[in-house]
Amino acid sequence: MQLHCGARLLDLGRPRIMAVLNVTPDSFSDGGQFFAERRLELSRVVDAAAAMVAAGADIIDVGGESTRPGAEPVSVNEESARVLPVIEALGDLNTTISLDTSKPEVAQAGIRLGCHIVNDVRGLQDPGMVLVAAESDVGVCIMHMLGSPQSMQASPRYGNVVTEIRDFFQCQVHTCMQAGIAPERLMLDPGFGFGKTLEHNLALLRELESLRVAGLPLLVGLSRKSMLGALTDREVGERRVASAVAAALAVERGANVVRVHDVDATRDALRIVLALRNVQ
Ligand code: HH2
Repeated sequence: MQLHCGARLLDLGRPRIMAVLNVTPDSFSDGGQFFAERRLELSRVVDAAAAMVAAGADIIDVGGESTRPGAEPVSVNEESARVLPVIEALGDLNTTISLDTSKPEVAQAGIRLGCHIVNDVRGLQDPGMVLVAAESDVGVCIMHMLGSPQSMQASPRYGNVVTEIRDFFQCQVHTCMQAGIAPERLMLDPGFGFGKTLEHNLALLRELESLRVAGLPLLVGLSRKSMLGALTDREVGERRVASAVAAALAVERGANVVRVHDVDATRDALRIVLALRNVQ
């Protein structure tokens, strides 16, 4: 299995680590770390990305808008000012760069500056995003979210969470293919915590493999999320072990890419999974 992402080809014969690099003042677990007196310090962002690659990250996922429950939306200009200099600066790292955005304008500018993947937490529901993706050759992550970050955790309800998300993937994959986006460029993500209760999240993880539409790669992001807090009774900063265990379990259940904050712990966890599979 491979993901075609612009100039790069990501071999998914082994699970890959997507490292979270949030350049936001307000992300739920790592917000504000690169800001001094409200200014983004680009050299610190680049150093952090280089450290993630050295620790075993295969993809760096740059985000400029928090999507935590209740987060305030940011404008195109504000998000662009946060992420575009970072995308440009990471070009020298020689790694796969992903841009976590739902805004077509931001995605388009990021693609021009060399990002390889567009990671859309709204799953290309904006037709503008489909157009931007179709006009490019980057990889695309289609994530499922119920509602919007402002309201998604109010009282999420599904008839059957697994079949509803599978239906969503089927519909979005069809839309992409109609628009001329090759399936080799697509990844699917159930969107843990995005309009889901703990029970929904557990059902999705249990039945992860049944969410695989058209044989596409699956991305899972559980790192530090409140689901892990609920299960372990730990605060955000104390969820490193739970996050590494969750990543390993997701890979055991079929995840091809795990989106994480703690790269080194995840790499250790995945090494054990790979050893059991007889992969070095
Ligand atoms: N989760 C977050 C953001 N983007 N993208 C994908 N594909 N899958 C996810 O599960 C996912 C995502 C939320 O986590 P984080 O970026 O750490 O927080 P915030 O949204 O507050 O910046």
